[in-house]
Amino acid sequence: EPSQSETSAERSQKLEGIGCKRKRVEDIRFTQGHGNYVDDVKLPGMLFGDFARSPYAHARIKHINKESALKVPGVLAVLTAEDLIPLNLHYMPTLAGDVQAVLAHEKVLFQNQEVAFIVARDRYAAADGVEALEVEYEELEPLLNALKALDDDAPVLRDDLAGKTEGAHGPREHHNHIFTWSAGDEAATQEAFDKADVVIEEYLAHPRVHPCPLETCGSVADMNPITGQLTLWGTFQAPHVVRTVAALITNIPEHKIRVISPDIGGGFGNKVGVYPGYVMSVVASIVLKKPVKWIEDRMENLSTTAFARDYHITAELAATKEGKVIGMRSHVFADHGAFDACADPSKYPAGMYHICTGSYDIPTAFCSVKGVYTNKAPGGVSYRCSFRVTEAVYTIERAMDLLAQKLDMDPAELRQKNLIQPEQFPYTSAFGWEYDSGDYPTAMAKTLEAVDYKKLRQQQAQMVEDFKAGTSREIMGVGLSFFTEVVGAGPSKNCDILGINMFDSCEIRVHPTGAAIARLGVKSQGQGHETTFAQILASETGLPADMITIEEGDTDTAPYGLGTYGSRSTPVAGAAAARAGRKIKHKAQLIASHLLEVHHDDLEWDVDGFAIKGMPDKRRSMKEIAWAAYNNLPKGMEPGLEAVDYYDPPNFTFPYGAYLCVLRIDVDTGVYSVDRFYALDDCGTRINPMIIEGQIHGGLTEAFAVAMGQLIDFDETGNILGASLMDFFLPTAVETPKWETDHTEVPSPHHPIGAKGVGESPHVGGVPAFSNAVNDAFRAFGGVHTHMPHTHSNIWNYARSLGMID
Ligand code: PCD
Repeated sequence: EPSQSETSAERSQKLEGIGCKRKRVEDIRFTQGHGNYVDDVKLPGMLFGDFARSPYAHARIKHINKESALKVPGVLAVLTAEDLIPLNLHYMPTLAGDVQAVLAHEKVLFQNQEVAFIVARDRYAAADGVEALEVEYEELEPLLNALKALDDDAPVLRDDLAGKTEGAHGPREHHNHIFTWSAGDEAATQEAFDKADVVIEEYLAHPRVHPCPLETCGSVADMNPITGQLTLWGTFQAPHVVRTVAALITNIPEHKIRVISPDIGGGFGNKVGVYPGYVMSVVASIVLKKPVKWIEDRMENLSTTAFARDYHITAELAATKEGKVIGMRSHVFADHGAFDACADPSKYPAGMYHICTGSYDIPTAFCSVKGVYTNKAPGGVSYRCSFRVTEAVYTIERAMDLLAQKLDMDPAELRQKNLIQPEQFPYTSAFGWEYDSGDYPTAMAKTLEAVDYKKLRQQQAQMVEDFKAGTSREIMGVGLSFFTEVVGAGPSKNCDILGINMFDSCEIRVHPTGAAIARLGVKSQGQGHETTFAQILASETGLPADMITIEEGDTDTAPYGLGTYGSRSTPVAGAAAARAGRKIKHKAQLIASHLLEVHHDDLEWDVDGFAIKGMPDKRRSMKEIAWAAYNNLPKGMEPGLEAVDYYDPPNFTFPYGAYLCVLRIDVDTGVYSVDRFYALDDCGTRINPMIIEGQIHGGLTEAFAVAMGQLIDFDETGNILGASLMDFFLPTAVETPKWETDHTEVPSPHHPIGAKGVGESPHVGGVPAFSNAVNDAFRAFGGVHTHMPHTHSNIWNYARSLGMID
């Protein structure tokens, strides 16, 4: 009888359950160099594959001479589209209902596109083979400007779609058109604009960027020719989906495919999709009857796998002269690159862009998005946001600042006037989303108070005066953003991927000694699931978190799930974990009633066991109950203690937050310094406050990167600029500002433990806070909008364009 004398509070603390700042258990191996990543997988006889890639953005392949590569010592095979055609594998389906070339056939459509796969005994020989391969190209005119993609004389990119007038999302109106998608009430919105006192309209570019995880993408395929079993290790955020897709395209039965995502060094959306490298490692393993590894280098990662954003946005707001917003409208040109490989739920080709009325009570709204092809890499992933939410929040948060400027009103005051009020929850937006819970005015008030907003504005005004008087060359910007995220894809009524509903799962098995293993359908890429899911289960089952192993990423053992992205793990798999824990508890109660010889209704739950109501000493701990589950059960009950739960949430969760950025700009150099960044987040019930803080720090750092420096750009012939870390901005500790975090805690009413997602929030809210700060600094000098990334040189050029520098 171990814990009889301890108080409930003492026992509760020992569980390290929900709310505990539990140290990350995975860090024991990560910090000692004992993580196990795809590149650590080394199998006997393993071969290496590497791609020969196109130097051109748009060209016809006239001839490929395999012989020169095959002569390189160690090279065993050179695979081209010709080899894939008989297998019907030269194209693969994308998550967005398009097809993507696995290896280019006849034409290449973006620089660094995969042209041939060279398999060799080691990486070096494969790389030499790539060098030696002779490919003859005929250059074609490239299309790089999405806004010109639908011109009559725009070059035809996708020969394979010739004559195809229907796409996956409706009719196609042009050879480079993918879809037009809209939401909201167009006529009612027009009416609002007609009767408005004030309207604003601005073109806001959200440039092409890349998630750039520290670990690049890769896979190891091992096709056993004797058993017909395929094992595939890979950097997969959604291993089960990969297994299903692999089964569908290869015709290998799904039970003969085992997909394993080992440790992953960051995902950020980059590892959601299926890439040619994964497919080719499988094909090569089948052909050569040996395991084959493929690992990207940094330049391949930045230039070919999964870009993000590239939205050309027009934002419009209609308001009364008092500053009440009465309508919002947005049109988008979406640059999808050469293939539509966006990773969104099937019904939403523009993801959740229609969350773009943001945190405000806007009665009417309309948005439309046109997706087009260009000669750039495919992708369109949700880089740290739930499917285009960063774009949506950028739209509304820049628009609110522009409206404040037009009304000559303070941006905080304008926001306060329009925030959704606590009593309006559950709140249905003009686009039909049902926001689950929130107290926005409190979050806003807390933020303004924490930073002494009034004083900041006085300071800013003083700096404007000094600048105008010629006594200073420094200006200051205060950037606010109030964001609402929509995470937890998702309710099956809204979301599926390739026809599979977006539920998630948890299976828990309690061993006789009260230790347990739980497996989930999601897959951590660094978020700390091994720590936090054990905390949920600890609170629910009364078993200490330390006694619960969390395992993810092996399709042979984990229950089916849709993977980790869009901050869905907590809202969906976290809910499944809580419910699986409750099922364990339910059986435990029946066992306890047998052990204590009372009716189960006479028992009450007390932290880590059941006690007879009113007799706290007459109790059985979960540990004791677990033991009994294997040797002393009520008559007729099946032995063992395990449960599984598949959870289809009734709704998304809507985390939110108020962010404020203060920065100073030296006008003559464009050099800025971030004086302060305050971030208040509300993610409902907080499972692990320390992990949440880490998530916020990481997400803000990525927001800083995107707003202030990241860019995947192209020159006029389609050469990618920004394909290495010499050019692509990945902030280090040197550049990264200091973050101040804060929170409120309004639980989600429909989530079993009230938790919402949080991982993406800081990115979503952070980008507009930075951009608003830069733009705000120029407001008093006639500035209206300057585009991201706000690099020193872009800021300097903007100051010059406003006549602030002679
Ligand atoms: N949490 C807590 N509480 C609450 C919530 C949450 O605690 N309330 C925690 C959890 O548990 C975990 C985290 O936090 O751990 C997170 O969560 P979430 O929000 O749910 O999310 P998830 O799903 O898990 O994840 C995802 C995310 C994303 S999406 C991203 S990008 C990013 C983030 O996550 N990524 C990453 N974060 C991170 N981190 C790291 N480290 N790494 C990575 O990679 Mo996407 O869509 O994919 O783009």
